[in-house]
Amino acid sequence: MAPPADLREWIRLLEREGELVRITAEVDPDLEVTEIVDRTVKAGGPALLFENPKGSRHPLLINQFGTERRMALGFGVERLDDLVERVADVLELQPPAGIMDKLRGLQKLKSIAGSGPRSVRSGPCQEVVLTGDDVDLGLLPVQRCWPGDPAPFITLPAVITRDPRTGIRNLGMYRMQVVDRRTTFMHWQIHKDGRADWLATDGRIPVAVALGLDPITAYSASAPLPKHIGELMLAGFFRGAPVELVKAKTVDLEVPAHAEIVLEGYIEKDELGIEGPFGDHTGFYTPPEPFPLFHVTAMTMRRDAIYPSIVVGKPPQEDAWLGKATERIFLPAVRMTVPEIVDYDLPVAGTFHNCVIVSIKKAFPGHARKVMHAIWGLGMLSLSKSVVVVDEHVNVHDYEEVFFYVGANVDPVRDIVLTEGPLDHLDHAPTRQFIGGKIGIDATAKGPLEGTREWPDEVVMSDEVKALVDRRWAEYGIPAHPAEALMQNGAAGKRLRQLVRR
Ligand SMILES: Cc1cc2nc3c(=O)[nH]c(=O)nc-3n(C[C@H](O)[C@H](O)[C@H](O)COP(=O)(O)O)c2cc1C
Ligand SMILES: [Mn+2]
Repeated sequence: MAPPADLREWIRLLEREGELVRITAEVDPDLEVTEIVDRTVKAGGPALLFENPKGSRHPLLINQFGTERRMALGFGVERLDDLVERVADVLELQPPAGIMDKLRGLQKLKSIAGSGPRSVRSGPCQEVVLTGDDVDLGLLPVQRCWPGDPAPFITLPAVITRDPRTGIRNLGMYRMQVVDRRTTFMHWQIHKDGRADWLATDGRIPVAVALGLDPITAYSASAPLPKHIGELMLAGFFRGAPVELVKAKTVDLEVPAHAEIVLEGYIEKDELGIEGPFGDHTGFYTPPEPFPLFHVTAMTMRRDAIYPSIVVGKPPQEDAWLGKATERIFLPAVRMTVPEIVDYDLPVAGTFHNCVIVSIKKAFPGHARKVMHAIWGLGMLSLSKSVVVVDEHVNVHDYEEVFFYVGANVDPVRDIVLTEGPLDHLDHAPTRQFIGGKIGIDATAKGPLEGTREWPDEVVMSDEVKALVDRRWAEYGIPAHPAEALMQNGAAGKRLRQLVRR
């Protein structure tokens, strides 16, 4: 199943799959949409297309990524776990052994070689072109998300810049507070590539913002790639087709030809204003802080352009699944540098930077500490505030199981690592912004070389007896398999479902 090529194909796919509801009632993008979406996301409900947002002619699409199924559907895969293999396949490419192996290898190389973006002469994103005084952000149904937000914020943009030194293109998802008809803020945080591009200019930097993309390209703007690796290449790889680009009308940049809406403009090196507060994905309002202003010189659109939006706030929200896609997609890259890592999980409730649970093939004393420090040195994972390390047999996605080992295997005096390092821009807990404490919890089984008494065996039934009971189950006359009965209810059921699936 090929992933959708643009937003309209994506909407048609969602509709065919029963994953989208059209809302014809007039709904206010000022707070009302948020409350509807919050309830829908938390109920695992469908994507919503508000066809009559108050004050705008443009429909508003939201909750397109709000479940694992939709996120997988957007990538054209069955489950997000399938993305791990897709990436591992090319990252771990080995010299081929036989002729068949060679052919498969060539196929894989082709899938990377053909993944860069392609320039085209024209695109639907420029069916309507507004420049100068005609530019009016007020035409769009931009949401004010939370009561404490001072203004509407564009929340699902792909912000395009080029590094002025190398020319390398960057896509980043940075929220944009609307200031007036032709101006917004640009909230690129301190660790982000778009900000680095801006800091490298000595005058003004051209910026383009694409809104309303196919799901993979939209996702790619949120992917934490190393600065020299283009997000559009990642998008092309997963799409199985290059992202097509057209020349922007008023700035020297190329923009996705099939976007619904494009904002073109520039940001001055030293023009800052006070952005925020904003009800953020941390579940708290981030306080006002200086950020640069984005001046819009052109607004180009498809006819009847659809405006995409997302609400962040107290988890779980729609962005949980963008984060989970990143967690899966980047696992092979994490394993390239730290091969003893079996799996990891960034709990949604930890808003991604607060906690990483990681399972390892432990091979030597102090190994868990080595892995903690590796994580604190790895890309955006370096911002993780806490790292929990468990042994390879522990299911990192099963938080009850992880809790069991944290409780059972940890001597707090011996197994806790306290250190300091960089923290997420939005973390309000540390005394100073950007830097503070970190905690590592070694919940692996310890050995005498780590200064412990003899470590006891875990309590498990023997395989023979399990097989025997499986064989004889019908004889016992117990109506249903107890696991199936329990699976009907609550937390215990959830845990059992996970155990049964494994
Ligand atoms: C819905 C959503 C909103 C985001 N908003 C911001 C933001 O306002 N500022 C920011 O710096 N990062 C934000 N991020 C995270 C960045 O998009 C992410 O770190 C990405 O890797 C940035 O691209 P870059 O690595 O090329 O800078 C957001 C992510 C998502 C999923
Ligand atoms: Mn980047």
